[in-house]
Amino acid sequence: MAVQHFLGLDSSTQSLSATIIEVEANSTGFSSKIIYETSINFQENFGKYGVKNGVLPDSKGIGEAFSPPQMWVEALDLIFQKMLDANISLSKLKAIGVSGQQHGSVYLNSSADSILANLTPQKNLAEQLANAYSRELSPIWMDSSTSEECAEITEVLGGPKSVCEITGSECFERFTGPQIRKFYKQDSKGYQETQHICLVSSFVPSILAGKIVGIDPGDGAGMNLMDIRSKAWSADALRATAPDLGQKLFSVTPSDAICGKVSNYFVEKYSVAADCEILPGTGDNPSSLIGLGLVVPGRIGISLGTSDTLFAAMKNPNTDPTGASHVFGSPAGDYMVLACYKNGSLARENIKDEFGASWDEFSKHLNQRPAGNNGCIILPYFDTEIVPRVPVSGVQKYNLDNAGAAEHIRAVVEAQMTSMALHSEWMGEAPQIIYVTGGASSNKEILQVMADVFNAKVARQTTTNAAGLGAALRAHHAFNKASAAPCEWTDIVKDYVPSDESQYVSPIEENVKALKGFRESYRKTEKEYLEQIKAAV
Ligand code: XUL
Repeated sequence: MAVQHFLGLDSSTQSLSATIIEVEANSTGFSSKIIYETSINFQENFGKYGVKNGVLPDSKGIGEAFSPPQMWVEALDLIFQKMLDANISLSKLKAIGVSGQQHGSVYLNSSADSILANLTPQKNLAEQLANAYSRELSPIWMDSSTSEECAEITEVLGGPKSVCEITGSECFERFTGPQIRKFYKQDSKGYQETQHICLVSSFVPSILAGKIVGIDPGDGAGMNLMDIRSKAWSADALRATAPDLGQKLFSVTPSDAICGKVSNYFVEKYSVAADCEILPGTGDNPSSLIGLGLVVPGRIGISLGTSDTLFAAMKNPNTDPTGASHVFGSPAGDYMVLACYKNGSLARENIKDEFGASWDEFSKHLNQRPAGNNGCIILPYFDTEIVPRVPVSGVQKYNLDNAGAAEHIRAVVEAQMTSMALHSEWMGEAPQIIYVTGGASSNKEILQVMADVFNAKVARQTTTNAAGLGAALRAHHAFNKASAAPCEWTDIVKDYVPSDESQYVSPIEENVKALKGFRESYRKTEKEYLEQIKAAV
């Protein structure tokens, strides 16, 4: 095997990024490394569209969020031009993978197929695609204007639990099904004229391939339209959403399928290798799952950021009985879980500031208290919470009268970690290793609490653009699978996961024991409080 290059493109809300990895044969198989990364910010480059952070202002003030698909198209030309200008040779590219912001949709009319098939390098992409749309703007994941449509779909499908059972998530305003239903209700002519509905993650590869490329089970699961078990469109969900919808959606396509070679447009204009393969795109979260190396069940990723986010690979299509987490297809096969905890850094910072502590002192305080905090508990709802669903903010304290900084700080961190562990029990899989990212992942004392609560090893993951890297790694995997040399997922990601075991934070047995008991007290306290607020509403 000579040196091979794979490109990952990440079309996110604010920017389009490119990540190129180089794979080189060696005595033990191959080594893989990132050789180039670049990014194009939409607001900085495309002022003419009037977007702020990639999104148009909500002119009606009703929670709508749109972006112009033509801006994404222009960015695609620009990023290839940028690579050309930087003398990045694209002639070694074997395959291109795409990651896209989840849920956003693009509506194409009956001329789209022929426009895509006849792209000419004499004109730019935006000029050629200008007449391909049946809807000028794309609703994106920040849109919260479809509560009515969510309620309508949910009713037809037999209630929230049933929607979650079928599609992996309850109906959410930002999910594509409710967005499509709103379009159908508000502009039935535009809906009728729509030949293809793409997601951002399938629109970009469709341009690259010069033909419509299917939606993968990773992003398909973010639509409230896909049967999470069969990974095919659910006839009931399609019917509940809009008429003839099945005809406007290409079949769900396996994430590692090869959809065809790159369009001649990119070969002639940007010297991309003519045999470069295009695979289906996936959502940025499923793509990040791969970029973080979470390719086999038992590997969990936790990002400690503004919100804390838990990503996990899961073998079976179990669904969250409370409907608060999402289940998507994993591009590595099987499934993934995405759960967002709003009270992340916000809660840690609040308690730190309440006691005027520095981050160093925060760590010292954490260490001063025993695991389980002698029964001191905080329910850390500094803000409303997504998992579990807490619709009103309000921090609850138990056994903390007259307590000081150490008790409070330990209580918040134990609550955060315990809540994540508790609310992922339904997955039915014990984590073996947790890869942790985000600002607070540099705090070893927080990682020790995490290791003790989950009874798993914790390793710091330093990947910065996990979604873009995930797209490039998917390209490598799909290319190998299609050639004579299929490769294990664990090998594909091996050079991007923390490998120095001496740096792992390991669980301490006596802490694990104490925190098992603490988990039960926390479960009971949380349950009672959730019942209390439910009764009050
Ligand atoms: C996930 C979601 C966001 C977007 C961001 O459900 O809405 O994370 O994917 O791009």
